[in-house]
Amino acid sequence: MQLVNLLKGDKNAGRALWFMRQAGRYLPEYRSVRAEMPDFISFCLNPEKAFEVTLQPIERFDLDAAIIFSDILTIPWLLERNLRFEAGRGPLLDAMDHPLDINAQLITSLEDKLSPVGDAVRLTRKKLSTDKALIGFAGAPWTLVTYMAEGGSSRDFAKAKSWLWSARAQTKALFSLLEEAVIRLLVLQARAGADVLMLFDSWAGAVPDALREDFVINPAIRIIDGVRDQGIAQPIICFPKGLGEGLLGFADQVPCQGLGIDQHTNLAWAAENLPENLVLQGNMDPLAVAAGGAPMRAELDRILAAMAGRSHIFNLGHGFVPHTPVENVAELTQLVRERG
Ligand code: 1CP
Repeated sequence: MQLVNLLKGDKNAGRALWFMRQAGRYLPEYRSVRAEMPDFISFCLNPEKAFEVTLQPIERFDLDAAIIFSDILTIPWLLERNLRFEAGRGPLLDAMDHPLDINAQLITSLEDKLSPVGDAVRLTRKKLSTDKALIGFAGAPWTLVTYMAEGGSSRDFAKAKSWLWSARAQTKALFSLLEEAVIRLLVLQARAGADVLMLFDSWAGAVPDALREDFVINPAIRIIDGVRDQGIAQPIICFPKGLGEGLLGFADQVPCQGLGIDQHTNLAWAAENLPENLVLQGNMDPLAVAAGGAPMRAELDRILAAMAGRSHIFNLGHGFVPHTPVENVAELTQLVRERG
């Protein structure tokens, strides 16, 4: 299993390849399954359907890893934040009035209510070829808080950020609760057969530098420690998106095996400055794949040059956009394979 070997430090494992949001709306076969489902959350919690779409990009592109079809917002759903998806609007939730506006008891039913995620992992692991890794994942507390505070996606994260300054003690209590939920969700997926775990902190870059330790770095450390305390040994990839030079402090302190690099970070700088034993993942601009042709090939040249001589998981800097032509993904996959 190439991705696992790479993350365990095998320098001869070669480059691994998978894509964030590889199962998603750019694939016609995904859209046709999605169209049958009443709503997005029942789709995520339907093990047979989740399994089916998880395998779609593997069947089409023969990638090295599948990522279980689910969503980071299953935790706010468990916390009864009234999660729903309206066409063209992204996720909507009931906005929280304050950081403790939540029923902490609901976490106790995580293994029961989110058991379909474990079932999907088991089904997928059984069908996926043994040389391919299955990735389980969760969202990091800060990214979850942005959606829960604001009631959906946000441009400036104004409310969540205001809590970091003005309601710090309560916000830390909310973080502890979410850390526990994230640990339990990751452990559930690892025990069901996930080979690698990934922690998405998509909006980490919005946390002010002075607060990064408290709200990005320390939560990631506690989550990894918590997962390890449960006897889980699978490699962990962190993706604290948007940290820029803050990646140095993150990599220095967080005991992860892989680190996702977004497309706004200079990959040659990352390769030169981040610890040698950390496997870097990334960082093609998803819009360059949507553009295709010469711009996509130039992006590929840039990435391969930056990563020469270093362990690398080829990936995007963020997920595919829905209008990405499938033939561009096929071409990119072939080029990455040809060029090692
Ligand atoms: O209608 C649809 O089909 C909805 C599109 C969609 C998909 C395909 C959503 C809604 N979630 C997913 C699946 C998903 N989400 C996966 C598994 C599939 C794969 O990667 O192949 C994963 C890993 C996620 C993780 C996720 N969800 C993140 C972290 C990664 C990232 O993109 O930053 C985040 C922030 C979410 C929230 C979310 N769920 C869905 C959307 C459109 C969003 C983002 C909204 C926003 O930009 O604020």
